[in-house]
Amino acid sequence: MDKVLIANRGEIALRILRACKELGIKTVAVHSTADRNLKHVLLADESICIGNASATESYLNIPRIIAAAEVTNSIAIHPGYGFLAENADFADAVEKSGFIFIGPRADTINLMGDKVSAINAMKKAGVPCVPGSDGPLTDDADRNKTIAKRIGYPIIVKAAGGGGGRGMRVVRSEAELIKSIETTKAEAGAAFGNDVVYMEKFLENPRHVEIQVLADGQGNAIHLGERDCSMQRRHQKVVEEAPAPGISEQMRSKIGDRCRKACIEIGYRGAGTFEFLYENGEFYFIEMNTRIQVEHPVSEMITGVDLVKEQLRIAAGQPLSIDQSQIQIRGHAIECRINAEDPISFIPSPGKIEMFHPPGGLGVRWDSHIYAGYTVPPYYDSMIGKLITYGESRDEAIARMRHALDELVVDGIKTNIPLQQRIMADENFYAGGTNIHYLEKKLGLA
Ligand code: MV4
Repeated sequence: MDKVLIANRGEIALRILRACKELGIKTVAVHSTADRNLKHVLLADESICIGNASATESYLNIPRIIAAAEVTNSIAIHPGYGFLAENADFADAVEKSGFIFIGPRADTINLMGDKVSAINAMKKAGVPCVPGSDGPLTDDADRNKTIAKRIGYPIIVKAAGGGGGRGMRVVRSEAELIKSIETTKAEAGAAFGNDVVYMEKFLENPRHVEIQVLADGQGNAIHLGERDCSMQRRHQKVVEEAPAPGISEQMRSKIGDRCRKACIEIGYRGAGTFEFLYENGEFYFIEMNTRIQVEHPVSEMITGVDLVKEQLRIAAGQPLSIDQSQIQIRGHAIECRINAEDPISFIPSPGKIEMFHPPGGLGVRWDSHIYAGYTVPPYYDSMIGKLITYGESRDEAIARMRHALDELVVDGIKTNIPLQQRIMADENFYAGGTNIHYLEKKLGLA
């Protein structure tokens, strides 16, 4: 695989470029008119402008990206995360045009994109799921009431085409049930072009714990332990860590092995993440992500595995270079997402970075494309970097994060660095194991 086209921007495009360079793979950067000065565009072997600033005209423009692969004689396309990463039509178009899609097969993306089929496949493969309707709801009101009664209130109605927090509604009593199903169905039809909805037991105070996997599509799969992503606001993760506080080695290997076996059963290929809600010592599968994720570095730090290099090797048809016995979880890693936004109002703050000092030292990793003089455009996600610290213990990782946040200087725009400093000073975060509602409650009381 001698040339890879990077169909993304920002820090993940740079992350992919670095992995390619290490493997001796040539790189093609595709970028919008707003992104001519992105760091990875300047470092890539070749670069092509594929369209206007608006993502629909550039990073979501399938024909333009395929055309760029054609004119550069690229072999494979890495989609990164966001944009087209979980678009089955894109994966299909890439492969039908004779290129390698660095990710799972299009039918796997479709399977996981429909949350009802994803849950069914995982349940069949022995992955524990939330008690639920085990399939789509019909318009039979009596049947729906019976299902909800069996599950027990509160329940949650979710759209099969949703995910990531879109298209769901909590129902606390039978009186609201039928109306809530109708409303969720109507909203889902309008938002996703798919009005299929299903029901689950609503878990009141879970943590979000996810398992990282790698599979080669040739019968081999491994898990790389879990990440805790509970520190979030409005479904946007703010801090992630690995391992998850309070998860024993026995629990990790039990749930990890279920995920590993599920990958083999469905013929999974590439990097993937099993998302679970974790409550009262139990894991409940909710969704699978078929891409590399923003928070992948914390898993890399505690396992020593370069996940993006593994993605590239798998896409090149090589079997996994490691087996489960070679995976050892060592130490602790924390990631703070750094966003160009007001730390209080969360309003995006694009603009020119006038001064920049990255942090450093042992156990400090800074994954970012920014530099002094770079202008953060207003058109895309506000994340401008990820600060990752590693320590032999969680305490050491937190201590390093506190100092690294103090060292990090990004002037000219507003950033959420002050928010991250507050979280790193929070006694409940320090204790570990806060749930998905913790940050919003803390900010509400602020
Ligand atoms: C849930 C839930 C409670 N019970 N499902 C939100 C995002 C989507 N991936 C699934 N989500 C949830 N599903 C049941 N049965 C609570 C959430 C949820 C949540 C999950 C993970 C991270 C943050 C969250 C914030 C609010 C709600």
